Amino acid sequence: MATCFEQEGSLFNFVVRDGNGVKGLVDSGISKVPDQYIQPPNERIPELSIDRQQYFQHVAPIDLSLLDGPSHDQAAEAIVKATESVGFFQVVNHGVPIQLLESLKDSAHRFFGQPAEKKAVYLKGVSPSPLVKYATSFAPDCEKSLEWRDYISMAYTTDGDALNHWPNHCKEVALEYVKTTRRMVEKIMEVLIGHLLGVTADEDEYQSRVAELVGALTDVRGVNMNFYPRCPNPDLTVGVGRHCDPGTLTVLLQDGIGGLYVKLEEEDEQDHQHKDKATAGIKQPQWMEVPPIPGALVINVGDVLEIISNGRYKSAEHRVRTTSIQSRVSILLFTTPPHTHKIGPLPQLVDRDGAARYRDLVFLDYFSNYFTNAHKGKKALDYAKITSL
Ligand SMILES: O=C(O)CCC(=O)C(=O)O
Repeated sequence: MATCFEQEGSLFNFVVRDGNGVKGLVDSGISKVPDQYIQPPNERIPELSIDRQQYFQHVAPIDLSLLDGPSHDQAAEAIVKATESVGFFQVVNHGVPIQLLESLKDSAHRFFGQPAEKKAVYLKGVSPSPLVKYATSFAPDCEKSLEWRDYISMAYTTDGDALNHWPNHCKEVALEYVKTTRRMVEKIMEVLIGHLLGVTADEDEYQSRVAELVGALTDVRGVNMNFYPRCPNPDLTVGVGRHCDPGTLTVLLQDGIGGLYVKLEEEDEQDHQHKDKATAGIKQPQWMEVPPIPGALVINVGDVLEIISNGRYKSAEHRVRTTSIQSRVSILLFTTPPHTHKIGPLPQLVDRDGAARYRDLVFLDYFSNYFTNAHKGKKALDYAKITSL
């Protein structure tokens, strides 16, 4: 029999405070989504049939192994172009074992398939480690409508800490994900930072300046596992609302269910100076589904890269639609600078552009501000934007 949530606050307590999550709600036998999950019409996500042709026309998957051979420059150009236009692209032949990707998805299902009391031990305030947090929705205390998603965050400090503190169901595979994505993230970042500084791999500066910046910008890493239970009303809900990631680069593994949407930016005068063909002709903001490609990883540009590139690189606004068919999992590797790191547009770019579009700030200030609000598209970047331009 379905659990009764008539009393004021009882659903919120059940889902958020007691750690039953959306999974517990679905398991309780609901046949339609409770009002707390119904999004205002402008936030709902119409189902788009995946238009692979449209997708590949904008961002064809990039074969990362080409960076190591004679086609390096073409692969690098494709990375830069995708980062400047959409801020989202998929990579194949990335060096992360496919078997590991399968194990990650399995372990996410195993973790979230446990009874609520096993997951609730990681709720904020009771978790035995500050490195691990289990939660639901993004900011339940300040959201008008809740997101249809449960997740677990695992911050990485050392291998030993991960093995000691991360949940048993996922610690080994999640740690392997942190390790095996390292070189891939570095390679992509070396291309992006090298392009910003105008240096190529054969110059001495590449080794020093680029490597130093790449190291600093991706120094802090963590893994999030998302679980989106099947939803009786995908037309009324969101899995994750419109947002950009606050950090540097995110590596996203999605399963075959689909539902990840990225926003293609409108053209504007200023953008036009920095980019070319990929979004030319797009006048209205449009959402495009990022099709699941077996074995591929999605690379998602975060706010830090937009800021340090003085707006050349696009932090991608994205969101997730729910599905009534089957539960979906995604596993994200986040990279950010250390909290104390100062971020701001690179001086060379400010000189070239004639003005800084973002102010210098300490990353922790940006990060803390990001987490004080509900998801709201690209609005978080306003905190860093210089508006008097
Ligand atoms: O599940 C996905 O595909 C994306 C998730 C996401 O954007 C997030 O967790 O921030």
